[in-house]
Amino acid sequence: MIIDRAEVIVTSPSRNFVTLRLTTDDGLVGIGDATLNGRELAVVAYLKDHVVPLLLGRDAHRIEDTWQFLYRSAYWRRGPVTMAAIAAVDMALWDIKGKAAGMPVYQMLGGASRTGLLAYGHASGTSNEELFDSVRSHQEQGFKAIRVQTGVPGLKSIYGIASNATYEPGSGKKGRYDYEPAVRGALPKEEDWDTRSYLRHVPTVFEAVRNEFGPELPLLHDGHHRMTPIQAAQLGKSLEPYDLFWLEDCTPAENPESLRLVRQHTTTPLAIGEIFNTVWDYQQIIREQLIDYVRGAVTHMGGISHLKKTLDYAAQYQIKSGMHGPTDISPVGMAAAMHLGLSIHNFGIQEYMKHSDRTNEVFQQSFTWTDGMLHPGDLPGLGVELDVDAAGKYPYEQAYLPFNRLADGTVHDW
Ligand code: GCO
Ligand code: MG
Repeated sequence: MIIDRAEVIVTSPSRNFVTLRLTTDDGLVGIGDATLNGRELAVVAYLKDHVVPLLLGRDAHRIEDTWQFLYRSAYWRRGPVTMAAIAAVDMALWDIKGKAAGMPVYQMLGGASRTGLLAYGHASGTSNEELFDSVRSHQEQGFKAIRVQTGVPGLKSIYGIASNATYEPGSGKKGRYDYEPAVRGALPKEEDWDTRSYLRHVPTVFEAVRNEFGPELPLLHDGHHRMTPIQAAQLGKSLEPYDLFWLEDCTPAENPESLRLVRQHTTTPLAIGEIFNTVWDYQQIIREQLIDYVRGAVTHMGGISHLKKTLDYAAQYQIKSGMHGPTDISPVGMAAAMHLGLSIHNFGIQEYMKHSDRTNEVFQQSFTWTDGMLHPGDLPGLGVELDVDAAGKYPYEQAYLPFNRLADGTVHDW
C-alpha cells in the first residue's frame, strides 16, 4: 500500500482550514488536519515544499516509522508548524489504515474504554443575564458541562465573549464568537485588558452562576494566559467555593515551574497545553503533577501517535485528557480526538464547539452527539470525508486572532 498522491487543500467555509489528503496506489484515501489558526499558510508551505515530496512512494502502513522519519530527519525539531504538518500525515495514515482494516480508528487504538465522551460547550456573555441565557441555550443543546466566560466592567471587548462578534461574517447578527474570532483582514484586532478588574469580577460571576444553576453542573473557565503566577494563584483560590471542573491556561506555561507556585495556593484543578506541541513541553508539569488535564490537540501535538504517548505518560500521574476542540480544529482533527478519547483509559472531557453549516457542508462526518456525549461513529478510519468541490467554493482569506493592550498601551497576553 504505497502513497502515490498527496494534496494540500485549503478552504475557508466560515473559517480557514488546511487538510492533507493522501491517496494510495490501491485507491484508499486518508485525510489529516493541519490547521494552525492565523498561521495556516506556513503549514501549507511546510507540507507542500518539504513533506509531500518525502511521502510519495512510502508504505502507507508504516505510521510510526513515517512519524519518526519526518520528526528526526528534518534535524529542526518541535514547533507548531512542524508538528501540525506531522500531525496531518499521522492522522491521514491512521485514516487509511482504518479503511484498509475495515475498522474505525478507535478499534485499532485498543477499542472503546467507554460508551461516549463527555463534552463541554462555551457559554459567554457581557452581563450575567446574557451569560445565563447562553448557559441555558447550551443546556438545551444537550451540554452537561459548560465553560463560562464573562465580560468585565470597564473593558470594551474580550476574546471569547459572544457579544463582541458577529454570527457569520457579513451577517450582522450577534451570537457565537467561535466561527471567526480571527477577524478577516490584514491586521489583528486590538482589545483591552485589566487583570485587577478581571480578578475582582470573575468570582462574583461564578457565585451568580452557581446560585442560578446549582451545585451539580460542571463549570470550566479559561484564563487564556493572561495572569502572572501569583495572580493565577489568587484566582484559583477565590474560585474554590464554586467547585470548578478546571481553570485553564491560568498563566503562560513557558515557565513550567511557575505552576508550582499556583499549586501551593489552590486546589482548583488546572488544565494547560492547547499551544503545546510535544510530550517534552509537558514533561515537567506532568512529572511534578502541576496540572490535572492535558489540553493538547491531536492537530497540534504531532497527531494521534504522539498525543497518545503523551496521554499514556500523563496516565501514570493520574492526569487526564481535556483535548482542545474549538472550531479552528477542523472536523478531521475533532474526529481524531474522539477516536483517541474513546480508546484511552484516562479520558477526562472533550471541548466541543459545533462547526458552522458551511464547514459541515465541506466535511461530511459520522460522529454522533447524544445527551451531552460525543461518539466518533463506526465507519472505517476517522469517519470524515472532504468534499473537494464544496471546499473549492470557499477560498482562503487572511484572518488574524486579536491581541490585548493594557490601558497605558502595553501589549498583553490575550
Ligand atoms: C479554547 C481556546 C481557543 C483558542 C483558539 C486559538 O480554549 O478553546 O483558548 O478559543 O484561543 O483555538 O486558535
Ligand atoms: Mg483555551
